[in-house]
Amino acid sequence: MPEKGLSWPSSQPWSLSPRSGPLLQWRVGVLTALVIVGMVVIWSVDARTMQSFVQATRSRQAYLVTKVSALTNLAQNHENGEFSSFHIAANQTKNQTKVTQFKTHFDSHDPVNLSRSESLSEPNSTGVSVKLDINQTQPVVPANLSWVSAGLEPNVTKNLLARWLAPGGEPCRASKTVEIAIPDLDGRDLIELPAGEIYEFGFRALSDDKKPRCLGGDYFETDLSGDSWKSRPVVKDFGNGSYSVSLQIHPDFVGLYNLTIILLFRHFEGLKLSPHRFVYDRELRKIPIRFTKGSAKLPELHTCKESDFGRDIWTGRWTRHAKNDACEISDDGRYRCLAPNFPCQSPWCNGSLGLLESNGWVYSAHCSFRLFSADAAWNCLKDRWIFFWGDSNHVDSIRNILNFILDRPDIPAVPRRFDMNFTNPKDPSQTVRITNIFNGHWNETQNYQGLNSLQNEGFRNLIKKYFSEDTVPDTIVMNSGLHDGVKWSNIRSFIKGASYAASFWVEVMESIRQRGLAVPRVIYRTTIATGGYARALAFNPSKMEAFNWVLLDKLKEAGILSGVIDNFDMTFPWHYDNRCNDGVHYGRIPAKMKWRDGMIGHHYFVDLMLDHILLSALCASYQGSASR
Ligand SMILES: *[C@@H]1O[C@H](CO)[C@@H](O)[C@H](O)[C@H]1NC(C)=O
Ligand SMILES: *[C@@H]1O[C@H](CO)[C@@H](O)[C@H](O)[C@H]1NC(C)=O
Ligand SMILES: *[C@@H]1O[C@H](CO)[C@@H](O)[C@H](O)[C@H]1NC(C)=O
Ligand SMILES: *[C@@H]1O[C@H](CO)[C@@H](O)[C@H](O)[C@H]1NC(C)=O
Ligand SMILES: *[C@@H]1O[C@H](CO)[C@@H](O)[C@H](O)[C@H]1NC(C)=O
Ligand SMILES: *[C@@H]1O[C@H](CO)[C@@H](O)[C@H](O)[C@H]1NC(C)=O
Ligand SMILES: *[C@@H]1O[C@H](CO)[C@@H](O)[C@H](O)[C@H]1NC(C)=O
Ligand SMILES: *[C@@H]1O[C@H](CO)[C@@H](O)[C@H](O)[C@H]1NC(C)=O
Ligand SMILES: *[C@@H]1O[C@H](CO)[C@@H](O)[C@H](O)[C@H]1NC(C)=O
Ligand SMILES: *[C@@H]1O[C@H](CO)[C@@H](O)[C@H](O)[C@H]1NC(C)=O
Ligand SMILES: CC(=O)N[C@H]1CO[C@H](CO)[C@@H](O)[C@@H]1O
Repeated sequence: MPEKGLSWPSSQPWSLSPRSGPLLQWRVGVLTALVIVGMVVIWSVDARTMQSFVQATRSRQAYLVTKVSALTNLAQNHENGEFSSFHIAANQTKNQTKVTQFKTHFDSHDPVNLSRSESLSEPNSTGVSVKLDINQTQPVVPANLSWVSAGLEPNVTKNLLARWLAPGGEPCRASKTVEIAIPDLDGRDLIELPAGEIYEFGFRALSDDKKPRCLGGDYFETDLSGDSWKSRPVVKDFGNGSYSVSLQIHPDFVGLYNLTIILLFRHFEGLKLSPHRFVYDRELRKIPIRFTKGSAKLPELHTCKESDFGRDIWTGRWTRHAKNDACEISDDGRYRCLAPNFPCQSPWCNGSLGLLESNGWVYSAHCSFRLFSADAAWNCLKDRWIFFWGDSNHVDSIRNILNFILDRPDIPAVPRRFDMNFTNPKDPSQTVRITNIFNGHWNETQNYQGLNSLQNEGFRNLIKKYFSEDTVPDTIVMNSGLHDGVKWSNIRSFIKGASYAASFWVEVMESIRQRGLAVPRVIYRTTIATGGYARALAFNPSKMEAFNWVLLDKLKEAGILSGVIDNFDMTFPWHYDNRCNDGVHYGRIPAKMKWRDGMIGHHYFVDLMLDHILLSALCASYQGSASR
């Protein structure tokens, strides 16, 4: 276990290095389940123009099909009906033959039937029918768009294991991916897409002899970034060498973007115990895309309610609503770039954006978050007991909640293990009890056991003690992953560890229920996407995402989960380097010092966003003592 030697910023007992695990994007097709987007590209050539039809299929529960057509010449500005055109490159002197061949090859078992596709008209279950009109003179029924989404695949653990175990053999299975081909994007100068729609582009993994691969498992990091937007486009892995990436930009954020695709690991190699020996980490594409104004509308985000935390995989984005170019780090390590009361722009957040100290950035998902004032946070937390169980990122989050949100800058650190009551300095009648139990190891000064720490009886008893009194915590916030990345030799052994952890918590809950007490709400907060140098290590994003899926699957199966906060999705846009993380933490204490990469970084705003999301989850329709 070479990574064990990795020195995490070691520490006083509490500033210990926690690791958080990001939900790696497994492209393994696990995301396939709830990702609802379809795309068909049809090439046809008529006398004058070549048209390409991208059919973006979106849905709420139904599939609405809209057609977007790409005309050969950008000059032709056909704004017809409700949809503006999808201009693929200015002038397609593209070699048609090649593209068509590729498409055919792409679906080798099911060749594209152009004539059939052209008459595509999808029935819908919502009563809206959108007709594909090829010649663009027919009005297209305006349809309400939906946000791109994803979800935990049913049987994710089983399917993951099966894909991981899939035998090689034939060359197309045994070969290694070195390149990709994205027929609809490759070789174009400028791609213009009307904002709002979801565009799903298929791509194919190629081996070094340029042959398509026929086995999945490659781990692609995807990024769609512009001046005021950062997101991680959803990647689907079809398990046969075909993948797709889905792009969507809200119409308020038109402009120039880069779609970046990095191949980090090939064929599940990120899951290995010593993945750094296998890391590939090549940027395969950086594709400029201009998102243009369209007439399509996306449903407005609302402030997150309790039910919104039922979503297990998030597909959010960071948006920027202000920028102070002159902003510099202060001597105390803070980035006070905007006035503290600088307001959120609705609907992207609710409260004071200035409080985040992010120089204008804020994260939103399928709903948007409240940024809490101290009063609001205290009013929600008073008289409550929150139990944290997780790695050192929890230690950071708790300290940041106290320092930045609860008006307790006097608390410089909290330990890996503690049980304390904290009082509102402005209102001594308000207190909150917070318990934190580090789960990186059963011994609080050690590391790299993760969920295996539950094998220690003393550790199990320590946890049970907090749930055996007359009052028990009202909410448990859990995470795990970083230490597990180093502990478990393979995905199969982690699955066992995760199953055991789920059964342990079921037992704890059962004992509470038997005593007639309200069972705590359990919120699973997924592990971070590790950053910069850590992307190659034992807790790399690919492994952490898989581990997040497995543990979520086990906790859901056990029936004890009340909500999920997808911190993996939230941290992903910031994980490519060490500007906002030290590799394994996004919430270190503010400090004006050089960061891992030799430059002064921003140590804490990503975690501070998480902290407001935690409060959103803790406070969403919390009904007092008996929340369940
Ligand atoms: C497309 O490109 C060709 C070759 O570059 C050029 O001759 C033609 O005028 C262009 N068409 C348009 C509409 O720009
Ligand atoms: C298409 O590609 C073929 C082979 O690469 C080439 O011979 C042909 O001239 C190209 N056609 C156009 C219009 O560029
Ligand atoms: C790969 O799988 C997807 C989904 O099952 C399918 O649509 C596609 O045709 C397959 N591609 C190949 C080359 O088999
Ligand atoms: C393509 O679709 C058309 C119309 O559905 C059908 O008549 C034709 O046989 C199909 N061709 C192939 C090759 O499947
Ligand atoms: C789109 O949404 C608006 C507002 O929610 C609604 O009034 C309208 O009926 C919707 N249209 C369709 C086609 O669903
Ligand atoms: C999940 O696995 C179970 C048991 O193997 C099976 O019955 C069920 O159909 C699977 N569900 C899905 C959606 O694949
Ligand atoms: C896209 O990437 C290029 C090269 O890294 C960079 O110069 C450019 O600013 C990026 N564009 C956007 C919109 O971020
Ligand atoms: C912001 O949050 C407050 C407190 O929950 C709520 O009263 C208000 O309606 C929200 N504002 C918006 C625009 O959602
Ligand atoms: C915190 O307060 C609760 C009751 O409010 C009390 O039972 C508990 O012992 C206190 N814990 C500590 C560490 O003081
Ligand atoms: C925890 O580990 C330290 C060494 O890292 C050791 O000194 C200490 O005795 C251990 N504590 C327990 C309770 O095992
Ligand atoms: C085009 C189309 O099929 N539209 C259908 C959408 O769904 C409604 C209700 O199911 C049907 O009445 C429409 O015909």
